[in-house]
Amino acid sequence: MCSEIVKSVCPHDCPSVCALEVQKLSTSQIGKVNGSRENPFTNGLVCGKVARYAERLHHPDRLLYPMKRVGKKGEGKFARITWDEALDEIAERLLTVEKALGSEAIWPFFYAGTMGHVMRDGIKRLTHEKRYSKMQGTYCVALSSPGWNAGVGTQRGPNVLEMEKSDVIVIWGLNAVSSQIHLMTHALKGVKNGAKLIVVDPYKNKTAEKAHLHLAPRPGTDGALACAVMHVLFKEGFADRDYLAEYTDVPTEFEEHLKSKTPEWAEEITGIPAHTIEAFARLYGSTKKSFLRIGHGMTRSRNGAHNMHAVTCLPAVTGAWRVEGGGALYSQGNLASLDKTLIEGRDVIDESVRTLDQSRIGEILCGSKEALKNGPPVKALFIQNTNPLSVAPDSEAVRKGFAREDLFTCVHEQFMTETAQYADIVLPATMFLEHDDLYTASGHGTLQVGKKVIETTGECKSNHEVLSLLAKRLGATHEGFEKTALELIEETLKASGYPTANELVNKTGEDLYVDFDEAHFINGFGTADKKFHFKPDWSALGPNAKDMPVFPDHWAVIDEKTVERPFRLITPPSQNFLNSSFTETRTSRLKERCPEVLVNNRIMRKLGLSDGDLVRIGNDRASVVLNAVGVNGQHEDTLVVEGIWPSSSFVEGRGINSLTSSQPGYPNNGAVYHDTSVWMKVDL
Ligand SMILES: Nc1nc2c(c(=O)[nH]1)N[C@H]1C(S)=C(S)[C@@H](COP(=O)(O)OP(=O)(O)OC[C@H]3O[C@@H](n4cnc5c(=O)[nH]c(N)nc54)[C@H](O)[C@@H]3O)O[C@H]1N2
Ligand SMILES: Nc1nc2c(c(=O)[nH]1)N[C@H]1C(S)=C(S)[C@@H](COP(=O)(O)OP(=O)(O)OC[C@H]3O[C@@H](n4cnc5c(=O)[nH]c(N)nc54)[C@H](O)[C@@H]3O)O[C@H]1N2
Ligand SMILES: [Mo]
Repeated sequence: MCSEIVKSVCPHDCPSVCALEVQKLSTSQIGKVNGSRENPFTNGLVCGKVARYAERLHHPDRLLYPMKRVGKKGEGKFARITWDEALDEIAERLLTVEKALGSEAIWPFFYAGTMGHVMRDGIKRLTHEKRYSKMQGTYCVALSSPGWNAGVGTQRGPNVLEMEKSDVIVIWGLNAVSSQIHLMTHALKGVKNGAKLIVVDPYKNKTAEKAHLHLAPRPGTDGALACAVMHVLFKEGFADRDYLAEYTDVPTEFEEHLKSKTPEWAEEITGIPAHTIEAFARLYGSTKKSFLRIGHGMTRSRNGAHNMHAVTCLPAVTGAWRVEGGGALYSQGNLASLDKTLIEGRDVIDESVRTLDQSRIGEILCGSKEALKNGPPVKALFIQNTNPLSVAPDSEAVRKGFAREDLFTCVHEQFMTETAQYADIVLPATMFLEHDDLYTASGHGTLQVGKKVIETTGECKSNHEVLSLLAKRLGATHEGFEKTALELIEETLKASGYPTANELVNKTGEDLYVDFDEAHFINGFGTADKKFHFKPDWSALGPNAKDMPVFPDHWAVIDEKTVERPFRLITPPSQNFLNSSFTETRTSRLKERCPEVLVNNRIMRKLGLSDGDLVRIGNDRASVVLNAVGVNGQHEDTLVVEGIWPSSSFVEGRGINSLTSSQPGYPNNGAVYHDTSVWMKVDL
């Protein structure tokens, strides 16, 4: 048995996109996976889930061959068929739908099971070439990105390695210990050098446990908190007036607007004591070396984009952008500039074809005319890289839609997920070590290539191979379908002016970081007038901006608690799952135990609950039964359920997203996973 160390890249949907070193035990087997030391962000570290990737790659439950449904929809009964039989049947069904109702009745549906550009986005080429319905990806960044762009104008910022030099580090709405361990290690280097760590999060998550100061706002009230902090910054002389005059749009109007946004006003809304808000503002304002890392978590509310913008205003008030170790980061996403014409078929996009909102898949499949944009019903789904039955909001509607007898569903997957169980045809997919791909990251600025390391397991095929084989049968002739994945990578790199795939592998990626002045917007921001905008043009950032407040504020459009539903529920990621991935691995499941709702200890006592007692939480959509666990550090009216467990792990078989709403956030849609009012019952 040989044992060599081979370079690769983690494909999972995570800001870290780690440079990896994989122990290759044979042509078909891997051992341990480590983070590479050659990438300074990864710095030799990898999360526990990926360190034990052999458990996922060599899992006995992996899908190994194509299958056809033989039982009822959702029952999970399938029979093995050949690839030719599977592809012929899929093509025939899609062509029949196309002939009867037009190409828009077919909806290719995907997300970021792998973040590789070829395997994730190739499905867009088939969509465009065949003029199938397009998809707006709204699970994840549809709220956070416009929120950030509103003020800053482009997605980049200081390298988080600068945190080593910061005096104050603020992690706002991001559970770094669980969802981005590398960020945490860089933050802790700053702490070791004397920085104060502040965490703003509705519950005492693992990151907040490490903080000098934890502020717990009620979910969806960050706009109020940010305004009150800035009120104090202006009032107590922490505002950098020279910076404001040179770099921002309407500083005087903004200061005037903030006069009524007192800490007492914000206490009422956020539940954070006014004196704590003042303490935070003084700490933040006392130095320009304040590094603010803002996560997606705080934006998964109806007002999430608005709140994100409010938070991004802080460093513009103090002028923290000016110095090393200061400023803010949401994503380095705009550092890479890839020409994706070939991968995505951008040359054949037809603007007249409708785009459907991914997060409204339940409404769409259940026939909502508005969600269908008054077009034909969806009669066929072709799915890669996502598990909507678990991860999309309003999962009871999603389930009802998938159960439709007149809907044809093909799911290309690595495991028999709850979505795959509803498929008519299931196809087995390769994992990242079994194919080639190209990767960029949001958490750092390195462009990477991961090449195939081991032979394909069973009869698995990569997303690109399946798309190419289907394209032939469907009459799609785009040149992208004629090339191998590696050819697509090489040609994309060349068209974008980057080194070749082999060069990228050899040097563990290409560093795309810009210089200090660009990273800190010393030459101006990414907006048209190069200024930071306190007063953004929201209508340029999405179609639903009509009622958005002009300046940062508390925008009361959230699903506020009521007498009937006195709690606010958030559903953030767990450490050992990645969205719904890894719920199939034994170690991750053992570590996460079972679905749990975190409840303030005073409420536990009031209701006579002990840890592990079953409770029912619900609203008008559904109710779920799970174990209650008492905690401190969150408001009495906040409930927290970590992790996207499969529905079958819950006592009554309904998962957490049966409670979340598919109402789109503002101004550009986006799922509102942390914006749900619920009741809780002890008497089941
Ligand atoms: N282990 C693990 N890692 C992951 C993932 C995973 O599932 N598991 N998911 C990956 C994906 S797809 C993504 S997009 C990233 C997401 O990573 P992040 O950017 O970290 O965002 P979330 O993890 O969604 O949310 C993080 C925190 O936001 C908090 N939060 C919720 N509502 C509010 C609010 O109203 N205000 C404030 N201030 N905070 C709030 C939650 O309590 C939680 O602690 O992580 C990636 N990494
Ligand atoms: N309640 C609640 N719901 C959430 C969230 C939350 O915080 N709370 N977070 C949301 C966020 S941020 C996101 S990004 C979404 C993520 O939702 P999804 O994109 O659905 O993420 P995963 O659950 O990881 O599912 C990806 C699926 O892709 C499969 N896969 C991986 N690689 C490949 C491949 O190469 N080919 C094929 N064909 N399949 C592959 C995996 O096996 C897995 O089943 O979930 C969202 N849902
Ligand atoms: Mo995400």
